[in-house]
Amino acid sequence: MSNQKLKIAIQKSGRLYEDSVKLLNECGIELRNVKDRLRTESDTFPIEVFFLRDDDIPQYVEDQVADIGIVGENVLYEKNKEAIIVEQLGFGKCRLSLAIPKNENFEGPTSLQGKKIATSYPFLLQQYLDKHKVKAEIHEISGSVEIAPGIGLADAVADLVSSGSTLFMNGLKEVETILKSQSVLIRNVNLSDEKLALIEKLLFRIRAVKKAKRYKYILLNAPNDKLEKIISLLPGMKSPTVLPLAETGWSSVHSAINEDEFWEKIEALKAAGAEGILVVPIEKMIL
Ligand code: PRT
Ligand code: ZN
Repeated sequence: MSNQKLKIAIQKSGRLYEDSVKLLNECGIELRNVKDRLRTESDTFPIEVFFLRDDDIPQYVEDQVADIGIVGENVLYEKNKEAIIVEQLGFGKCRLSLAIPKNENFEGPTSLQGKKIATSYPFLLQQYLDKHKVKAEIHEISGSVEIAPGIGLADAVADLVSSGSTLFMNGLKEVETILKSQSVLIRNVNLSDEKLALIEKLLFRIRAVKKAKRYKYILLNAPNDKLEKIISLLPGMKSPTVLPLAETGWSSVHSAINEDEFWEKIEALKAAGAEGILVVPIEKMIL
């Protein structure tokens, strides 16, 4: 056995930092004192963590300074570096959108012909303009893109949006989505079998954590004469667990339910005669 470590690049500070560290922790990877460090290791997994600006992560992974990284798809595609997406991580969700002053008209991409567009995403914007055969002037700025139209610097912007309130507060309206994005785990294209095996190990844990988040563990009491109906409402991993209660004629039923159908299920269970319903979060789920 060699003792190679998997090198992972994550954001040093910013919107992805906390979720990235939390994900590693939930996978059983505790990091040694992370504050103000550029690099750290873990005592619980063969991993070495580099803290970087998100913009630099695709390059680090392409060059295999890091084997893997956590970065937004928006940054990955903008930087246009070579890397393989291993898994979508479900956080850092946003979209790269075109926005224009709220009183202006938009009749599709051709409305941008000859206009000046401010963005921090020149590559993705140019790709979008080319695809729609529109010629526009791209004005690259690195921050506060949304103020550009208000100060006469541009006619439109292409910027990241999540709630939309930044655009709204700057008198802009979203007119087109160029890219939908979330954080992804990426890897270098050329890794040793040993590194790939470590990634598989990490991925197994990430999937168990992600799956658990979508499910809740539910416990309830049911009168035995209504058990059949109640059980039919609960899928469970194989089938629900049914245990007799001390009180005769009653059983305790345990199962896992998906959050998408959570409230409907609870209502249906109550209507079917379930009592003392208890819902608890699941930490990990391995099927
Ligand atoms: O220092 P470093 O370069 O690492 O960080 P950064 O300042 O470049 O990035 P950071 O931390 O702001 O964002 C990191 C990543 O988070 C982005 O690359 C996206 O993948 C993701 N993300 C998710 C977002 C947003 N949501 C988001 N809303 N990144 C930025 N925003 C900004 C947006 O630019 C705009 O200014 O939030 C504002 C809009 O938000 P709403 O809610 O008002 O629409
Ligand atoms: Zn950045």
